[in-house]
Order: sequence, then C-alpha cells, then structure tokens
Amino acid sequence: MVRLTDEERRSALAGLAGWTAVEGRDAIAKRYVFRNFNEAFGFMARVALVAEKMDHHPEWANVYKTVDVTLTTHDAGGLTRRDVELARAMDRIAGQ
Ligand code: H2B
Repeated sequence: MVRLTDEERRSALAGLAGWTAVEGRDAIAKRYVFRNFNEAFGFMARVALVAEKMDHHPEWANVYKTVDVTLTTHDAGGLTRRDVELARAMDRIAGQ
C-alpha cells in the first residue's frame, strides 16, 4: 500500500467534510457527535462490520454520544487510499 502524495492528501481532505490532518502524524481525524449513546454505538457497530470487510481498522474512542476517529495505514506508516475509502464509508454510515 503506497502513501498518498501531498497533492493527493490535499485533494482527498478537500472532499471530506469535517476531516482534518492530525498535527505531527500522517493521519486524518474527525469527531462525530450523535444525539445519544445508542446512535454513537450503533454507528460504531456498523462501521466495525465495514472495517473488518475492508481489513482496514480505525483508531477510535467513544465517550457517551461522541466518537473520535483517527485514520492512518499502520502498515504504510501514513495515509493511503484505504483511509480515504474508510472515511467516506464512515460519513455515509453516519448519514452525512
Ligand atoms: N488497519 C489500519 N488502519 N492500518 C493497517 O495497516 C492495517 C489495518 N493493516 N488493519 C491490516 C489490518 C493488517 O494488519 C492485516 C494483517 O491485514
């Protein structure tokens, strides 16, 4: 898996609402805030099935109705196309 070039990273981020580059790391992050814990955890459950199918897994944490997500490709040591694909899938599942 090859890392994104600077140009690819820029254009991928431009098309991903709410996702930002992580400071000091080749990764992107987003905070999802749902209406309640049930929606937050339902989102995580649906994403988990997709992530497992993609064999690409998020770094994430849940506190009540908030889910903080960081995406990077560990095997590549940075951002790849897989992260962009998972970010899009997460936004779709979140209904955004
Ligand atoms: N998820 C992420 N985010 N990055 C990886 O490099 C990665 C992964 N590698 N999920 C996969 C699993 C790899 O370890 C397995 C063996 O395919």
